[in-house]
Amino acid sequence: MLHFFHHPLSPYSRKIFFLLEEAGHPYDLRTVSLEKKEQKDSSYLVLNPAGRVPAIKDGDFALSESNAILRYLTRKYQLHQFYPTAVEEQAQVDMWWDFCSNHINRPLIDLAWNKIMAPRYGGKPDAAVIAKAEKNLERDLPVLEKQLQGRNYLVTADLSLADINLMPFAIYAKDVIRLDDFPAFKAWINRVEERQAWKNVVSYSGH
Ligand SMILES: N[C@@H](CCC(=O)N[C@@H](CS)C(=O)NCC(=O)O)C(=O)O
Repeated sequence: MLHFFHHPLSPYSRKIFFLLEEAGHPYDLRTVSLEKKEQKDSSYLVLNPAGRVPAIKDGDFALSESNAILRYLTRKYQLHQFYPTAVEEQAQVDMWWDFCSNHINRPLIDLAWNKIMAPRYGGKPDAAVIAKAEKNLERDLPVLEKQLQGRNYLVTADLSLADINLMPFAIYAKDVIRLDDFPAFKAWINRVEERQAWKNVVSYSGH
């Protein structure tokens, strides 16, 4: 049995959650309370030496880092529809996966943290971080928008790991940018939101 250690509001955990729900792969869900700092318990550090969620334990095999887990699951359980085996096609998935991780996900979470979560949880928004994130998105969102024009999904005809990597961060865009300026990105978010697997992820956390 695959044990999946997560926190419901962690976007990195949600990537794994989304893939497992899409694949219909059976798993045992274990919530790690970040509020109680359970991610730093010695029993958990065996699974993830960095003391973060997510992590998995598949039989005797433990693995952390969300991207490594996504690749492991698709290879181990032959979920090739999400990560094509043809070298060039897989490289395209890798390219958009890396582009979004480096240039879209990071600034979106920085904006979400500073514009929404910090005020909500009594933290202090950092104006410099907000300015840098907005500048970076101004430069890189048009690149994503262009890629999504005329496509349903980022690379392949259906959902791939490139989309799965983006979605848990993309949902913040609704609250932190003017999404109407990016109609293809907005349509992609709406399309992914309609997938039952994503609805399952969201209904679990209630957000
Ligand atoms: N690079 C890691 C990032 C994981 C990460 O940052 N997880 C956060 C939750 S979203 C966490 O566990 N934070 C708790 C901590 O750092 O103590 C991955 O891709 O899995």
